[in-house]
Amino acid sequence: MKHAYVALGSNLADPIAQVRTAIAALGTLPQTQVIKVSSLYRTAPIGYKEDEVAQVPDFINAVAELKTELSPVELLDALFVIENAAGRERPYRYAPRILDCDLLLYEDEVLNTDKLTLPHPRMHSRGFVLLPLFEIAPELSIPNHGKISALLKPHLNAGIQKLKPEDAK
Ligand code: PH2
Ligand code: MG
Ligand code: MG
Repeated sequence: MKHAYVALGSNLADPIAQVRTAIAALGTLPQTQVIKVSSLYRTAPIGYKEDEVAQVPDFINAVAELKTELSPVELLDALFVIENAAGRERPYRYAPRILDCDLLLYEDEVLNTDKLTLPHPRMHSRGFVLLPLFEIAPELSIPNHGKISALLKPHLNAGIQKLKPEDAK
């Protein structure tokens, strides 16, 4: 079995329910087990222009650790199926999304193809990925970027709120 980490995000149509449904869907993938799931986090939108950001709803983000016999591309395709089942549409890059499932890491594979880049090319600079990932894998190193504990530091107190279980229903 191979280890993989998947990031989940939603900022449309009941994001908490979307992320919960996605975690359940990961558990139904063939030859795959969900090992750990982070808390849910409410996160300010990142990567938008200053005049847009006020209109973008906050996200709910989480990270799951999987054990799988699927290859990286098989897993990526399975994540697309889960996104599409949630009703994901892709009108433009970074459009508000019902569900985004990103393959972050697959073992310590480094891959650069048109279809898939591993590690995920922006994960090392995104607090909404690093904080939930650190919660479930504090000892992790990201290939080419080093220890998550060091990468995390600029993102503490940066618009990211860990939800208490009772607020994450
Ligand atoms: N996803 C993006 C762009 N910006 N910001 C937050 N807070 N959370 C996300 O999941 C997110 C984002 C593109 O996938
Ligand atoms: Mg994404
Ligand atoms: Mg994506």
